[in-house]
Amino acid sequence: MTAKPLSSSRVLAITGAGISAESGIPTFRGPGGYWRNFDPAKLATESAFRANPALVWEWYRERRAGIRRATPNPAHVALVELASHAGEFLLLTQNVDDLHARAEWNGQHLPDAQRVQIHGDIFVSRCTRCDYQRREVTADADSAPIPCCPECSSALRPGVVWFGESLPCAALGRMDEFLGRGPCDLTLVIGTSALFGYIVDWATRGVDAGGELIEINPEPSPVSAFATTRLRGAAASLFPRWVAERRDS
Ligand code: BV8
Ligand code: ZN
Repeated sequence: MTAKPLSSSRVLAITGAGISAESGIPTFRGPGGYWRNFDPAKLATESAFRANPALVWEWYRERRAGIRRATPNPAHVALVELASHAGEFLLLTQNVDDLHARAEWNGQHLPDAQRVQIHGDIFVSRCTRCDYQRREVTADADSAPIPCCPECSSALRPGVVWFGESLPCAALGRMDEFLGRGPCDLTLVIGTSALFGYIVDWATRGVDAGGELIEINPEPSPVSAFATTRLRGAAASLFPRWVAERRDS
């Protein structure tokens, strides 16, 4: 099957923790995913925060520090290049890090309008009671064990979606709008265990309408069975090569 030219393709990219692995950010389920023997899926919950907010903040502050030290890897950069060649492009990332936002190719970044963070942004701190929130990309404004809201003095929490919480309406709306405008000619699923039903659903919409589905992951996932191409290996080496070949085809 000859691939449709990128310049006239609708492209959806879905990424997970695996695309940031080669930037040194531990994945959730791989080695290093656990933190002090805590299971992230148990710590990234509202109940864990209620039970021990200081411990949860310690975890998020350590992750923020790790992400500030990390740099985007060639897979993040290749995605910016791909977006520049695509007719239409949207990135849906499950990652709460800012490596997709910081990735630069040819002096370009992915514009916010082409990036959806479905599980939130680890650098956002938001109030547990009022609608106060702030972004703290360079350093945490407040080093108290539990930072408090300057408006109403309630505890602040990380601006991420915890297990058991519903997905942000605005992000869902952006996904519905993009997918509602027609099928994707090319869907890329990079570095995710695809455990969430909505991820599999969004990943397979395009292939159901005859589009390509490319999975890049050393391991199989629930998306593998629907993939038209499976690249079994690390994203930072395989994906830039794939983009270069597709760009020149
Ligand atoms: C929802 C932010 C309904 C936080 C994250 C009550 C309690 C517990 C669960 C539930 C509950 N109520 C409902 C649930 C269901 C739950 C669920 O589905 N659980 C699953 C596990 C069964 N879901 C939810 O709670 C979600 N909410 O469904 O609301 C709804 C649905 C639709 C519309 C409206 C409402 C909310 C879940 C959000 C949780 N928050 N993150 C934080 O980060 O601290 S999820 C978190 O884990 C990450 O964001 C990420 O998304 C996820 C891990 O997934 P991956 O990114 O795939 O990472 P993982 O480590 O699993 O895999 C890495 C992959 O990379 C592997 O495949 C590996 O092979 C590969 N890899 C490794 N190295 C490389 C590589 N690939 C390429 N190159 C490499 N070098
Ligand atoms: Zn407040």
